Amino acid sequence: MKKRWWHNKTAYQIYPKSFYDSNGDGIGDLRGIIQKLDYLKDLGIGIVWISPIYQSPFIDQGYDISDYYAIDPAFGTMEDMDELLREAKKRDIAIVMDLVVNHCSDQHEWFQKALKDPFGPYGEYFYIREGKDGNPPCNWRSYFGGSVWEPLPGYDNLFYLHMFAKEQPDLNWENPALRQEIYKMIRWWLEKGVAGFRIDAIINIKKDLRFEDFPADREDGMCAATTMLASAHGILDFLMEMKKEAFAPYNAFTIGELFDFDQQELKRYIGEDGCFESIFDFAPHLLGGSDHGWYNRRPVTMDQFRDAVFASKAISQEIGMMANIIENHDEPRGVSRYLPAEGQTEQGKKLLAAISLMSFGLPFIYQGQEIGMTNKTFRSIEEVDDISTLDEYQVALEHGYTGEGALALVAEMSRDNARTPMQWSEEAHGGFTTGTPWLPVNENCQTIHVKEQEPQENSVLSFYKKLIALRTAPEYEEAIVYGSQEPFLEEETDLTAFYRKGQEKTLLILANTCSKSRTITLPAPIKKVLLNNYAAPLKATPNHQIPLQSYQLIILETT
Ligand code: TEU
Ligand code: CA
Repeated sequence: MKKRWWHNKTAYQIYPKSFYDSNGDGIGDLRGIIQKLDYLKDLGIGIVWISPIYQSPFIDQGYDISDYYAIDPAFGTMEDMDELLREAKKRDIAIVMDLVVNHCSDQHEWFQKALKDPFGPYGEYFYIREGKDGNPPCNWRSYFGGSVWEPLPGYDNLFYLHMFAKEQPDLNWENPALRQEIYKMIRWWLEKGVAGFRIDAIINIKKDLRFEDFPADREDGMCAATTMLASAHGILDFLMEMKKEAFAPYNAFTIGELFDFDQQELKRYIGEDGCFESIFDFAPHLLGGSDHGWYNRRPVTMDQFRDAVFASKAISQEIGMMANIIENHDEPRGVSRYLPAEGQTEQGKKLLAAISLMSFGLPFIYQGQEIGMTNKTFRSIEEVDDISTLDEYQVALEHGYTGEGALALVAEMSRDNARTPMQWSEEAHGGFTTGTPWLPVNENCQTIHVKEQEPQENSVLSFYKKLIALRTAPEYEEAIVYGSQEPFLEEETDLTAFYRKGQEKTLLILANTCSKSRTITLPAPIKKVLLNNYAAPLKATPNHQIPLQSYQLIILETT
Protein backbone atom coordinates (compact mmCIF):
# COMPACT_ATOMS: atom_id res chain seq x y z
CA MET A 1 0.00 0.00 0.00
CA LYS A 2 1.37 3.36 -0.99
CA LYS A 3 1.87 5.37 2.18
CA ARG A 4 -0.10 8.53 2.79
CA TRP A 5 0.37 11.16 5.47
CA TRP A 6 -2.97 10.38 7.10
CA HIS A 7 -2.54 6.63 7.52
CA ASN A 8 -1.11 6.75 11.03
CA LYS A 9 -3.34 9.55 12.31
CA THR A 10 -6.32 9.37 14.60
CA ALA A 11 -9.21 11.55 13.49
CA TYR A 12 -11.91 13.28 15.51
CA GLN A 13 -15.35 14.43 14.46
CA ILE A 14 -16.69 17.69 15.81
CA TYR A 15 -20.40 18.39 15.71
CA PRO A 16 -19.88 22.12 16.08
CA LYS A 17 -23.26 23.10 17.46
CA SER A 18 -22.66 20.85 20.47
CA PHE A 19 -18.91 20.99 21.00
CA TYR A 20 -18.11 24.14 22.96
CA ASP A 21 -19.91 27.47 23.21
CA SER A 22 -17.53 30.40 23.66
CA ASN A 23 -20.09 33.22 23.97
CA GLY A 24 -22.97 31.88 26.03
CA ASP A 25 -25.64 31.84 23.31
CA GLY A 26 -26.12 28.10 23.80
CA ILE A 27 -24.62 27.14 20.44
CA GLY A 28 -21.14 25.72 20.00
CA ASP A 29 -18.93 27.82 17.73
CA LEU A 30 -15.57 28.17 15.97
CA ARG A 31 -13.96 30.09 18.82
CA GLY A 32 -15.07 27.26 21.07
CA ILE A 33 -13.24 24.81 18.83
CA ILE A 34 -10.12 26.99 18.87
CA GLN A 35 -10.19 26.97 22.67
CA LYS A 36 -10.29 23.19 22.71
CA LEU A 37 -7.51 22.52 20.20
CA ASP A 38 -5.03 21.85 22.98
CA TYR A 39 -7.42 19.27 24.41
CA LEU A 40 -7.52 17.53 21.02
CA LYS A 41 -3.76 17.74 20.65
CA ASP A 42 -3.29 16.22 24.07
CA LEU A 43 -5.65 13.39 23.12
CA GLY A 44 -3.39 12.67 20.16
CA ILE A 45 -5.66 13.82 17.35
CA GLY A 46 -4.15 14.60 13.95
CA ILE A 47 -7.25 15.18 11.82
CA VAL A 48 -10.43 17.01 12.74
CA TRP A 49 -13.58 16.75 10.65
CA ILE A 50 -16.07 19.48 11.42
CA SER A 51 -19.72 18.88 10.49
CA PRO A 52 -21.13 21.75 8.37
CA ILE A 53 -20.44 25.31 9.51
CA TYR A 54 -21.66 27.03 6.36
CA GLN A 55 -24.57 29.45 6.26
CA SER A 56 -27.72 27.45 6.79
CA PRO A 57 -31.37 27.68 7.87
CA PHE A 58 -30.66 24.56 10.01
CA ILE A 59 -33.62 22.50 8.85
CA ASP A 60 -31.22 19.54 8.92
CA GLN A 61 -28.67 21.03 11.31
CA GLY A 62 -26.42 22.62 8.71
CA TYR A 63 -26.70 19.84 6.13
CA ASP A 64 -28.89 22.32 4.25
CA ILE A 65 -26.47 24.95 2.98
CA SER A 66 -27.65 28.33 1.71
CA ASP A 67 -24.17 29.75 1.00
CA TYR A 68 -21.10 27.56 0.52
CA TYR A 69 -18.78 30.54 0.84
CA ALA A 70 -20.05 31.86 4.17
CA ILE A 71 -19.73 30.75 7.78
CA ASP A 72 -23.06 30.74 9.56
CA PRO A 73 -23.15 33.61 12.10
CA ALA A 74 -24.19 31.10 14.78
CA PHE A 75 -20.69 29.61 14.44
CA GLY A 76 -18.72 32.83 13.98
CA THR A 77 -17.04 34.61 11.10
CA MET A 78 -14.67 33.80 8.26
CA GLU A 79 -11.92 35.45 10.37
CA ASP A 80 -12.63 32.90 13.10
CA MET A 81 -12.33 30.17 10.49
CA ASP A 82 -8.98 31.54 9.28
CA GLU A 83 -7.78 31.67 12.85
CA LEU A 84 -8.92 28.11 13.45
CA LEU A 85 -6.93 26.98 10.40
CA ARG A 86 -3.83 28.80 11.64
CA GLU A 87 -4.11 27.51 15.19
CA ALA A 88 -4.76 23.96 14.04
CA LYS A 89 -1.73 24.10 11.76
CA LYS A 90 0.49 25.18 14.66
CA ARG A 91 -0.58 21.98 16.41
CA ASP A 92 -0.18 19.80 13.35
CA ILE A 93 -3.91 19.15 13.16
CA ALA A 94 -5.46 18.92 9.70
CA ILE A 95 -8.93 20.43 9.33
CA VAL A 96 -11.43 18.58 7.18
CA MET A 97 -14.67 20.30 6.13
CA ASP A 98 -18.00 18.66 5.41
CA LEU A 99 -18.85 18.72 1.72
CA VAL A 100 -22.60 18.63 1.21
CA VAL A 101 -23.17 18.70 -2.53
CA ASN A 102 -25.89 16.17 -3.19
CA HIS A 103 -28.29 18.95 -2.24
CA CYS A 104 -28.31 22.51 -0.98
CA SER A 105 -30.88 24.51 0.96
CA ASP A 106 -34.07 25.79 -0.63
CA GLN A 107 -32.82 29.19 0.57
CA HIS A 108 -29.71 28.97 -1.61
CA GLU A 109 -29.71 31.60 -4.34
CA TRP A 110 -29.56 28.90 -7.01
CA PHE A 111 -32.86 27.47 -5.85
CA GLN A 112 -34.41 30.88 -5.39
CA LYS A 113 -33.51 31.68 -9.00
CA ALA A 114 -34.84 28.31 -10.13
CA LEU A 115 -38.14 29.10 -8.42
CA LYS A 116 -38.43 32.37 -10.33
CA ASP A 117 -37.59 30.76 -13.65
CA PRO A 118 -37.76 26.95 -13.64
CA PHE A 119 -37.07 26.78 -17.35
CA GLY A 120 -34.05 29.09 -17.15
CA PRO A 121 -30.41 28.16 -16.43
CA TYR A 122 -30.90 27.71 -12.68
CA GLY A 123 -33.83 25.39 -13.22
CA GLU A 124 -31.19 23.10 -14.71
CA TYR A 125 -29.33 23.10 -11.37
CA PHE A 126 -32.10 20.96 -9.90
CA TYR A 127 -34.33 18.08 -10.90
CA ILE A 128 -37.56 19.77 -11.88
CA ARG A 129 -40.03 17.50 -13.62
CA GLU A 130 -43.65 17.44 -14.63
CA GLY A 131 -45.97 15.41 -12.46
CA LYS A 132 -48.66 12.99 -13.49
CA ASP A 133 -51.79 15.14 -13.44
CA GLY A 134 -50.73 16.92 -10.31
CA ASN A 135 -49.27 13.81 -8.70
CA PRO A 136 -45.53 13.27 -8.23
CA PRO A 137 -43.60 11.91 -11.24
CA CYS A 138 -42.81 8.64 -9.43
CA ASN A 139 -43.22 6.82 -6.14
CA TRP A 140 -39.84 7.27 -4.48
CA ARG A 141 -39.79 7.88 -0.73
CA SER A 142 -37.26 10.31 0.73
CA TYR A 143 -34.86 9.44 3.57
CA PHE A 144 -36.87 11.60 5.95
CA GLY A 145 -40.27 10.26 4.87
CA GLY A 146 -42.84 11.27 2.27
CA SER A 147 -42.31 11.63 -1.45
CA VAL A 148 -38.98 12.83 -2.86
CA TRP A 149 -41.08 15.14 -5.03
CA GLU A 150 -42.35 18.46 -3.75
CA PRO A 151 -44.63 20.71 -5.81
CA LEU A 152 -42.70 23.71 -7.09
CA PRO A 153 -44.50 26.58 -5.38
CA GLY A 154 -46.43 28.73 -7.83
CA TYR A 155 -46.54 26.21 -10.69
CA ASP A 156 -49.11 23.65 -11.74
CA ASN A 157 -47.84 20.14 -12.09
CA LEU A 158 -44.13 20.94 -11.62
CA PHE A 159 -42.14 19.14 -8.93
CA TYR A 160 -38.56 19.24 -7.68
CA LEU A 161 -36.70 16.28 -6.26
CA HIS A 162 -35.27 16.01 -2.75
CA MET A 163 -33.72 12.81 -1.39
CA PHE A 164 -33.74 14.28 2.14
CA ALA A 165 -36.03 17.03 3.52
CA LYS A 166 -38.11 19.14 1.17
CA GLU A 167 -35.94 22.10 2.20
CA GLN A 168 -32.94 20.21 0.73
CA PRO A 169 -33.45 20.21 -3.06
CA ASP A 170 -31.09 17.84 -4.88
CA LEU A 171 -28.51 19.38 -7.17
CA ASN A 172 -28.51 18.20 -10.75
CA TRP A 173 -25.08 16.65 -11.29
CA GLU A 174 -25.95 15.91 -14.91
CA ASN A 175 -25.49 19.62 -15.55
CA PRO A 176 -21.80 20.43 -16.27
CA ALA A 177 -22.30 24.06 -15.21
CA LEU A 178 -23.42 22.93 -11.75
CA ARG A 179 -20.47 20.56 -11.46
CA GLN A 180 -18.06 23.34 -12.31
CA GLU A 181 -19.63 25.57 -9.62
CA ILE A 182 -19.04 22.82 -7.09
CA TYR A 183 -15.42 22.22 -8.13
CA LYS A 184 -14.76 25.95 -7.96
CA MET A 185 -16.12 26.06 -4.41
CA ILE A 186 -14.03 23.04 -3.37
CA ARG A 187 -10.87 24.63 -4.75
CA TRP A 188 -11.69 27.86 -2.92
CA TRP A 189 -11.72 26.07 0.44
CA LEU A 190 -8.61 24.04 -0.34
CA GLU A 191 -6.88 27.25 -1.35
CA LYS A 192 -7.78 28.57 2.09
CA GLY A 193 -5.93 25.73 3.75
CA VAL A 194 -8.42 23.05 4.63
CA ALA A 195 -6.84 19.60 4.26
CA GLY A 196 -9.82 18.00 2.62
CA PHE A 197 -13.41 16.94 2.93
CA ARG A 198 -15.78 14.42 4.39
CA ILE A 199 -18.20 13.99 1.53
CA ASP A 200 -21.84 13.81 2.52
CA ALA A 201 -24.43 11.39 1.17
CA ILE A 202 -22.47 11.27 -2.07
CA ILE A 203 -23.88 8.02 -3.47
CA ASN A 204 -27.12 9.91 -4.10
CA ILE A 205 -25.76 12.24 -6.76
CA LYS A 206 -26.47 9.78 -9.57
CA LYS A 207 -30.15 9.17 -10.18
CA ASP A 208 -31.99 6.70 -12.34
CA LEU A 209 -33.07 9.39 -14.78
CA ARG A 210 -36.08 7.49 -16.02
CA PHE A 211 -37.82 8.58 -12.82
CA GLU A 212 -40.13 5.58 -12.90
CA ASP A 213 -42.07 3.77 -10.18
CA PHE A 214 -40.57 0.81 -8.36
CA PRO A 215 -42.65 -1.83 -6.55
CA ALA A 216 -43.95 -0.39 -3.28
CA ASP A 217 -42.08 -1.58 -0.17
CA ARG A 218 -44.51 -0.20 2.45
CA GLU A 219 -48.25 0.40 2.78
CA ASP A 220 -47.78 4.00 1.62
CA GLY A 221 -47.35 2.75 -1.95
CA MET A 222 -43.84 4.18 -2.19
CA CYS A 223 -40.41 2.61 -2.39
CA ALA A 224 -37.25 3.83 -0.67
CA ALA A 225 -35.43 6.18 -3.04
CA THR A 226 -32.29 4.15 -2.33
CA THR A 227 -33.82 1.29 -4.36
CA MET A 228 -33.36 3.45 -7.42
CA LEU A 229 -29.62 3.84 -6.77
CA ALA A 230 -28.95 0.27 -7.91
CA SER A 231 -30.12 1.15 -11.40
CA ALA A 232 -28.42 4.56 -11.54
CA HIS A 233 -25.22 3.92 -13.45
CA GLY A 234 -22.21 6.13 -13.96
CA ILE A 235 -21.58 7.76 -10.60
CA LEU A 236 -17.87 7.05 -10.85
CA ASP A 237 -17.56 9.32 -13.87
CA PHE A 238 -18.74 12.22 -11.72
CA LEU A 239 -16.55 11.25 -8.80
CA MET A 240 -13.41 10.79 -10.89
CA GLU A 241 -14.02 14.14 -12.53
CA MET A 242 -14.40 15.79 -9.12
CA LYS A 243 -11.15 14.15 -8.01
CA LYS A 244 -9.30 15.31 -11.08
CA GLU A 245 -10.65 18.85 -11.17
CA ALA A 246 -10.88 19.68 -7.50
CA PHE A 247 -9.13 17.30 -5.10
CA ALA A 248 -6.05 16.02 -6.90
CA PRO A 249 -4.45 19.41 -7.66
CA TYR A 250 -4.40 20.05 -3.90
CA ASN A 251 -3.58 16.52 -2.83
CA ALA A 252 -6.66 16.76 -0.66
CA PHE A 253 -7.71 14.17 1.90
CA THR A 254 -11.16 12.90 1.00
CA ILE A 255 -13.44 10.57 2.88
CA GLY A 256 -16.76 9.55 1.41
CA GLU A 257 -19.93 8.83 3.31
CA LEU A 258 -21.66 6.10 1.36
CA PHE A 259 -23.94 3.33 2.42
CA ASP A 260 -25.36 1.86 -0.74
CA PHE A 261 -22.52 1.03 -3.07
CA ASP A 262 -21.44 -2.04 -4.92
CA GLN A 263 -18.85 -3.78 -2.68
CA GLN A 264 -17.31 -5.36 -5.78
CA GLU A 265 -16.36 -1.86 -6.87
CA LEU A 266 -14.51 -0.94 -3.67
CA LYS A 267 -11.23 -0.41 -5.47
CA ARG A 268 -12.83 2.26 -7.57
CA TYR A 269 -13.77 4.15 -4.41
CA ILE A 270 -10.63 3.88 -2.26
CA GLY A 271 -6.97 2.98 -2.60
CA GLU A 272 -4.52 4.18 -5.18
CA ASP A 273 -6.94 4.47 -8.08
CA GLY A 274 -10.06 5.22 -6.08
CA CYS A 275 -12.04 8.43 -6.38
CA PHE A 276 -11.63 9.02 -2.62
CA GLU A 277 -8.78 8.38 -0.23
CA SER A 278 -11.05 6.65 2.22
CA ILE A 279 -14.67 5.90 3.05
CA PHE A 280 -16.37 5.15 6.34
CA ASP A 281 -16.86 1.53 7.24
CA PHE A 282 -20.54 1.36 8.19
CA ALA A 283 -20.72 -2.44 8.26
CA PRO A 284 -21.57 -2.59 12.01
CA HIS A 285 -24.07 0.25 11.68
CA LEU A 286 -26.10 -1.52 9.05
CA LEU A 287 -26.69 -4.48 11.37
CA GLY A 288 -30.19 -4.92 12.67
CA GLY A 289 -31.65 -2.50 10.13
CA SER A 290 -35.11 -2.93 8.67
CA ASP A 291 -36.71 -1.66 5.47
CA HIS A 292 -39.80 -0.89 7.50
CA GLY A 293 -38.26 1.70 9.78
CA TRP A 294 -36.51 2.12 13.10
CA TYR A 295 -39.45 0.67 15.02
CA ASN A 296 -38.76 -2.66 13.37
CA ARG A 297 -35.04 -3.02 14.08
CA ARG A 298 -33.49 -6.15 15.56
CA PRO A 299 -31.03 -6.11 18.45
CA VAL A 300 -27.34 -6.55 17.60
CA THR A 301 -24.85 -8.66 19.53
CA MET A 302 -21.14 -8.06 19.99
CA ASP A 303 -20.44 -11.22 17.98
CA GLN A 304 -22.40 -9.78 15.07
CA PHE A 305 -20.43 -6.58 15.48
CA ARG A 306 -17.20 -8.61 15.33
CA ASP A 307 -18.31 -10.58 12.27
CA ALA A 308 -19.25 -7.37 10.44
CA VAL A 309 -15.88 -5.80 11.20
CA PHE A 310 -13.96 -8.94 10.17
CA ALA A 311 -15.90 -9.35 6.95
CA SER A 312 -15.34 -5.80 5.95
CA LYS A 313 -11.61 -5.90 6.78
CA ALA A 314 -11.25 -9.09 4.76
CA ILE A 315 -12.53 -7.24 1.70
CA SER A 316 -10.90 -3.87 2.22
CA GLN A 317 -7.42 -4.36 3.63
CA GLU A 318 -5.88 -5.38 0.32
CA ILE A 319 -7.43 -2.40 -1.38
CA GLY A 320 -7.22 0.59 0.89
CA MET A 321 -7.91 2.04 4.28
CA MET A 322 -11.49 2.55 5.35
CA ALA A 323 -12.34 4.59 8.43
CA ASN A 324 -13.45 2.90 11.65
CA ILE A 325 -16.21 4.49 13.68
CA ILE A 326 -18.46 3.32 16.45
CA GLU A 327 -20.71 6.36 16.27
CA ASN A 328 -21.23 9.72 14.59
CA HIS A 329 -23.81 12.52 14.57
CA ASP A 330 -26.33 10.27 12.76
CA GLU A 331 -25.89 7.17 14.88
CA PRO A 332 -26.65 6.38 18.52
CA ARG A 333 -23.78 6.29 20.99
CA GLY A 334 -21.81 3.10 20.31
CA VAL A 335 -21.54 2.03 23.93
CA SER A 336 -25.34 2.17 24.34
CA ARG A 337 -25.95 0.42 21.06
CA TYR A 338 -23.45 -2.42 20.89
CA LEU A 339 -22.65 -3.28 24.49
CA PRO A 340 -25.30 -5.24 26.39
CA ALA A 341 -26.62 -3.38 29.45
CA GLU A 342 -24.31 -5.29 31.81
CA GLY A 343 -21.31 -4.35 29.65
CA GLN A 344 -21.99 -0.63 29.62
CA THR A 345 -19.25 -0.06 32.15
CA GLU A 346 -15.85 1.58 32.04
CA GLN A 347 -14.39 -1.79 31.08
CA GLY A 348 -16.89 -2.25 28.29
CA LYS A 349 -16.28 1.24 26.93
CA LYS A 350 -12.53 0.65 26.83
CA LEU A 351 -13.04 -2.69 25.15
CA LEU A 352 -15.14 -1.18 22.37
CA ALA A 353 -12.59 1.60 21.95
CA ALA A 354 -9.80 -0.93 21.50
CA ILE A 355 -11.67 -2.91 18.85
CA SER A 356 -12.24 0.28 16.87
CA LEU A 357 -8.75 1.74 17.28
CA MET A 358 -6.80 -1.50 16.85
CA SER A 359 -8.63 -2.64 13.71
CA PHE A 360 -7.12 -1.96 10.32
CA GLY A 361 -8.24 1.49 9.23
CA LEU A 362 -8.25 5.16 10.10
CA PRO A 363 -10.00 5.58 13.45
CA PHE A 364 -12.47 8.42 13.85
CA ILE A 365 -13.57 9.36 17.35
CA TYR A 366 -16.85 11.22 17.61
CA GLN A 367 -16.88 13.99 20.22
CA GLY A 368 -17.67 12.60 23.66
CA GLN A 369 -16.90 9.01 22.65
CA GLU A 370 -13.51 9.42 24.31
CA ILE A 371 -15.17 9.97 27.70
CA GLY A 372 -17.77 7.25 27.20
CA MET A 373 -20.82 9.42 26.58
CA THR A 374 -24.04 7.44 26.29
CA ASN A 375 -27.49 7.74 24.70
CA LYS A 376 -29.85 10.24 26.24
CA THR A 377 -33.17 9.57 27.97
CA PHE A 378 -36.20 10.88 26.09
CA ARG A 379 -39.24 11.67 28.25
CA SER A 380 -41.50 12.93 25.48
CA ILE A 381 -41.46 13.44 21.73
CA GLU A 382 -41.41 17.19 22.49
CA GLU A 383 -37.78 16.78 23.50
CA VAL A 384 -36.80 15.58 20.04
CA ASP A 385 -35.12 17.98 17.64
CA ASP A 386 -33.94 15.62 14.91
CA ILE A 387 -36.04 15.63 11.75
CA SER A 388 -35.33 11.96 11.11
CA THR A 389 -36.49 10.84 14.56
CA LEU A 390 -39.73 12.80 14.17
CA ASP A 391 -40.42 10.99 10.90
CA GLU A 392 -39.61 7.55 12.33
CA TYR A 393 -41.89 8.30 15.29
CA GLN A 394 -44.78 8.91 12.88
CA VAL A 395 -43.98 5.67 11.06
CA ALA A 396 -44.11 3.78 14.37
CA LEU A 397 -47.46 5.41 15.26
CA GLU A 398 -48.83 4.43 11.88
CA HIS A 399 -47.89 0.86 12.66
CA GLY A 400 -50.05 0.80 15.72
CA TYR A 401 -47.65 1.77 18.48
CA THR A 402 -48.87 4.10 21.20
CA GLY A 403 -47.02 7.38 21.75
CA GLU A 404 -44.99 5.91 24.58
CA GLY A 405 -44.17 2.71 22.75
CA ALA A 406 -43.21 4.57 19.59
CA LEU A 407 -40.97 6.92 21.53
CA ALA A 408 -39.20 4.07 23.28
CA LEU A 409 -38.50 2.40 19.95
CA VAL A 410 -37.20 5.42 18.06
CA ALA A 411 -35.30 6.78 21.07
CA GLU A 412 -32.75 4.00 20.70
CA MET A 413 -31.82 5.12 17.19
CA SER A 414 -32.42 8.86 17.48
CA ARG A 415 -29.76 11.08 15.98
CA ASP A 416 -30.20 13.34 19.01
CA ASN A 417 -28.46 10.74 21.18
CA ALA A 418 -25.10 11.80 19.84
CA ARG A 419 -26.01 15.46 19.43
CA THR A 420 -26.37 16.43 23.09
CA PRO A 421 -23.69 18.89 24.18
CA MET A 422 -20.18 17.71 24.94
CA GLN A 423 -19.65 17.16 28.66
CA TRP A 424 -16.63 19.15 29.76
CA SER A 425 -17.09 19.55 33.52
CA GLU A 426 -19.45 19.22 36.48
CA GLU A 427 -20.67 22.78 35.95
CA ALA A 428 -24.19 23.56 34.71
CA HIS A 429 -24.93 22.09 31.26
CA GLY A 430 -21.78 20.03 31.43
CA GLY A 431 -19.70 23.19 31.17
CA PHE A 432 -20.66 23.37 27.49
CA THR A 433 -22.27 26.80 27.76
CA THR A 434 -22.91 29.52 30.33
CA GLY A 435 -26.29 30.07 28.67
CA THR A 436 -29.07 27.68 27.75
CA PRO A 437 -27.90 24.92 25.42
CA TRP A 438 -29.79 24.56 22.11
CA LEU A 439 -30.32 20.89 22.97
CA PRO A 440 -30.44 19.79 26.63
CA VAL A 441 -27.35 18.09 27.95
CA ASN A 442 -27.44 14.39 28.86
CA GLU A 443 -28.65 13.79 32.42
CA ASN A 444 -25.43 11.97 33.27
CA CYS A 445 -23.30 15.10 32.76
CA GLN A 446 -22.44 15.23 36.45
CA THR A 447 -20.77 11.83 36.34
CA ILE A 448 -19.35 11.62 32.83
CA HIS A 449 -17.16 14.58 31.92
CA VAL A 450 -13.70 15.55 30.76
CA LYS A 451 -12.59 17.38 33.89
CA GLU A 452 -13.03 14.35 36.08
CA GLN A 453 -11.39 11.93 33.68
CA GLU A 454 -8.40 14.01 32.63
CA PRO A 455 -6.28 13.52 35.75
CA GLN A 456 -7.35 9.91 36.32
CA GLU A 457 -4.90 7.33 35.09
CA ASN A 458 -7.63 4.69 34.67
CA SER A 459 -10.38 6.77 33.10
CA VAL A 460 -11.95 6.02 29.74
CA LEU A 461 -10.32 9.20 28.44
CA SER A 462 -6.87 8.10 29.57
CA PHE A 463 -7.43 4.73 27.95
CA TYR A 464 -8.26 6.43 24.65
CA LYS A 465 -5.04 8.41 24.95
CA LYS A 466 -3.07 5.21 25.46
CA LEU A 467 -4.71 3.55 22.47
CA ILE A 468 -4.01 6.55 20.26
CA ALA A 469 -0.42 6.75 21.47
CA LEU A 470 0.03 3.03 20.80
CA ARG A 471 -0.90 3.56 17.15
CA THR A 472 2.21 5.64 16.70
CA ALA A 473 4.55 4.01 19.21
CA PRO A 474 7.74 3.50 17.16
CA GLU A 475 7.87 -0.30 17.72
CA TYR A 476 4.21 -0.94 16.95
CA GLU A 477 3.13 1.64 14.42
CA GLU A 478 3.90 -0.49 11.39
CA ALA A 479 1.89 -3.43 12.72
CA ILE A 480 -1.07 -1.34 13.85
CA VAL A 481 -1.26 0.92 10.82
CA TYR A 482 -0.28 -1.47 8.02
CA GLY A 483 -0.30 -4.97 9.52
CA SER A 484 -2.85 -7.46 8.28
CA GLN A 485 -5.91 -8.09 10.42
CA GLU A 486 -6.51 -11.79 10.99
CA PRO A 487 -9.32 -13.26 13.06
CA PHE A 488 -8.49 -15.52 16.00
CA LEU A 489 -11.01 -18.04 17.46
CA GLU A 490 -13.78 -16.47 15.44
CA GLU A 491 -16.09 -19.41 16.09
CA GLU A 492 -16.19 -18.62 19.82
CA THR A 493 -19.21 -16.84 21.22
CA ASP A 494 -18.85 -13.62 23.18
CA LEU A 495 -15.27 -13.13 22.08
CA THR A 496 -13.66 -10.68 19.71
CA ALA A 497 -10.08 -11.67 19.04
CA PHE A 498 -7.75 -10.76 16.21
CA TYR A 499 -4.14 -10.44 15.22
CA ARG A 500 -2.45 -7.47 13.68
CA LYS A 501 0.54 -8.88 11.89
CA GLY A 502 3.20 -6.43 10.83
CA GLN A 503 6.53 -7.11 9.21
CA GLU A 504 8.34 -7.29 12.53
CA LYS A 505 5.72 -7.38 15.24
CA THR A 506 2.57 -9.33 15.88
CA LEU A 507 -0.13 -8.04 18.19
CA LEU A 508 -3.09 -9.94 19.51
CA ILE A 509 -6.24 -8.19 20.66
CA LEU A 510 -8.44 -10.24 23.01
CA ALA A 511 -11.83 -8.94 24.08
CA ASN A 512 -14.13 -10.98 26.30
CA THR A 513 -17.48 -9.54 25.29
CA CYS A 514 -19.57 -10.95 28.14
CA SER A 515 -19.71 -10.86 31.91
CA LYS A 516 -18.58 -14.49 32.42
CA SER A 517 -14.90 -15.02 32.94
CA ARG A 518 -13.13 -17.52 30.67
CA THR A 519 -9.71 -18.86 29.78
CA ILE A 520 -8.17 -18.53 26.34
CA THR A 521 -5.33 -20.75 25.21
CA LEU A 522 -2.84 -19.01 22.97
CA PRO A 523 -0.80 -20.85 20.36
CA ALA A 524 2.34 -18.91 21.28
CA PRO A 525 3.87 -17.22 24.31
CA ILE A 526 3.11 -13.66 25.30
CA LYS A 527 6.01 -11.35 24.74
CA LYS A 528 4.50 -8.33 26.38
CA VAL A 529 1.18 -6.97 27.63
CA LEU A 530 0.69 -3.61 25.94
CA LEU A 531 -2.72 -2.62 27.29
CA ASN A 532 -5.20 -4.07 29.73
CA ASN A 533 -8.52 -2.59 30.84
CA TYR A 534 -8.12 -4.19 34.27
CA ALA A 535 -5.67 -2.80 36.78
CA ALA A 536 -4.51 -6.18 38.12
CA PRO A 537 -1.57 -7.60 36.16
CA LEU A 538 -2.36 -10.44 33.80
CA LYS A 539 -1.50 -13.90 35.12
CA ALA A 540 -0.74 -16.21 32.23
CA THR A 541 0.13 -19.86 32.88
CA PRO A 542 3.25 -21.48 31.38
CA ASN A 543 1.17 -23.17 28.67
CA HIS A 544 -0.06 -19.79 27.45
CA GLN A 545 -3.44 -19.87 29.09
CA ILE A 546 -4.92 -16.48 29.70
CA PRO A 547 -7.76 -15.83 32.13
CA LEU A 548 -10.13 -13.10 31.02
CA GLN A 549 -12.54 -11.35 33.37
CA SER A 550 -15.92 -9.81 32.57
CA TYR A 551 -15.46 -7.49 29.55
CA GLN A 552 -11.72 -7.71 29.84
CA LEU A 553 -9.68 -6.42 26.97
CA ILE A 554 -5.98 -7.01 26.52
CA ILE A 555 -3.56 -6.11 23.79
CA LEU A 556 -0.52 -8.37 23.65
CA GLU A 557 2.63 -8.62 21.71
CA THR A 558 3.11 -12.22 20.67
CA THR A 559 4.83 -14.20 17.96
O1 TEU B 1 -26.37 11.36 6.07
C1 TEU B 1 -26.72 10.55 4.98
C2 TEU B 1 -27.55 9.36 5.26
O2 TEU B 1 -27.94 8.73 4.32
C3 TEU B 1 -27.94 8.86 6.61
O3 TEU B 1 -27.02 9.12 7.56
C4 TEU B 1 -29.32 9.33 7.00
O4 TEU B 1 -29.47 10.69 6.84
C5 TEU B 1 -29.68 9.07 8.43
O5 TEU B 1 -29.34 7.79 8.78
C6 TEU B 1 -31.17 9.26 8.63
O6 TEU B 1 -31.49 9.00 9.93
C7 TEU B 1 -25.81 12.60 5.79
C8 TEU B 1 -25.52 13.38 7.06
O7 TEU B 1 -24.56 12.72 7.81
C9 TEU B 1 -26.81 13.61 7.78
O8 TEU B 1 -26.60 14.26 9.01
C10 TEU B 1 -27.68 14.45 6.89
O9 TEU B 1 -28.95 14.58 7.47
C11 TEU B 1 -27.83 13.83 5.50
O10 TEU B 1 -26.61 13.39 4.95
C12 TEU B 1 -28.36 14.88 4.55
O11 TEU B 1 -27.36 15.83 4.29
CA1 CA C 1 -21.89 30.34 20.65
